[in-house]
Amino acid sequence: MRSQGKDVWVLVPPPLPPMYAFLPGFEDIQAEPPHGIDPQLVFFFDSGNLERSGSGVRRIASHATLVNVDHHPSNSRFGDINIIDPDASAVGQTVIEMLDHFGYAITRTIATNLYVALLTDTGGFRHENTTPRALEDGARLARLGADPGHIATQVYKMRPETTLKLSGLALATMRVEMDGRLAWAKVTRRMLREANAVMAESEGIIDTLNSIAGLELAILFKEVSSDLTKISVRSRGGVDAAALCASFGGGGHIRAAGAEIEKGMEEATKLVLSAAKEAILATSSQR
Ligand SMILES: [Mn+2]
Repeated sequence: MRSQGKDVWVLVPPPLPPMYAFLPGFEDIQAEPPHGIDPQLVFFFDSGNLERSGSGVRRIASHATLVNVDHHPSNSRFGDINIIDPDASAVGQTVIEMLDHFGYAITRTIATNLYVALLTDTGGFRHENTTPRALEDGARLARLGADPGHIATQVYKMRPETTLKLSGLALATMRVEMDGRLAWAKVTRRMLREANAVMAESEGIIDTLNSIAGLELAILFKEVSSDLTKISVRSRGGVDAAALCASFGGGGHIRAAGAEIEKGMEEATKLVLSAAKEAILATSSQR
């Protein structure tokens, strides 16, 4: 999967989380395709829609053959070839199947990268999508040279102080409502300045919120600008997080989803909380 010569480019929209810098091939990753190149074949991985892939690919995607490899049930099937497996815990598993099918050996380098895909998309083998198949694939990748202890340390125990500082500031805004069924918190630009952090460092905060006993729905509001707010949603109850986010133009999985709302923090918070409360109440009336 590495860029070999000038024929293959590996593109990931920024920001690239720095904890992944240990991945073999990380140095080959580019944000945008170099100018003047004209790829005929573009693979998309783990991208529910074309917009998620960053602006760089859109101009080449207009005439290249697109292969869309994903596991989001909400995938918009934008590819010329769509390989969508909603039962895969991580797209890395679909990649394993493709490598097996086409007869490519899984090297230690490939195993390490695919293991990280599996580890992170199952929340460290803790989410509901930690299926026997996910554990079997993890075991196979470990046998092929992925080092689970080393990888877990690199992914989960290399956080900068600024990340924890930001987490502390955000968690201090936490509100728990509806008898403990709903919890939410905010990350503002002011907190980023105070913690000397960037927004990408807020990634783990939603999972801390989602660790409260008895919780059904966790929401994190992220103030990107004065008129753009991102939300991350986690559900452990009857609410479909993907459906909730879809009503704000986003998407994802039933248990984990997100959306970008073109409104300021205050207005976005009001709208989303009111929809979230309604969704929670709707699940209780179905019981
Ligand atoms: Mn994924």
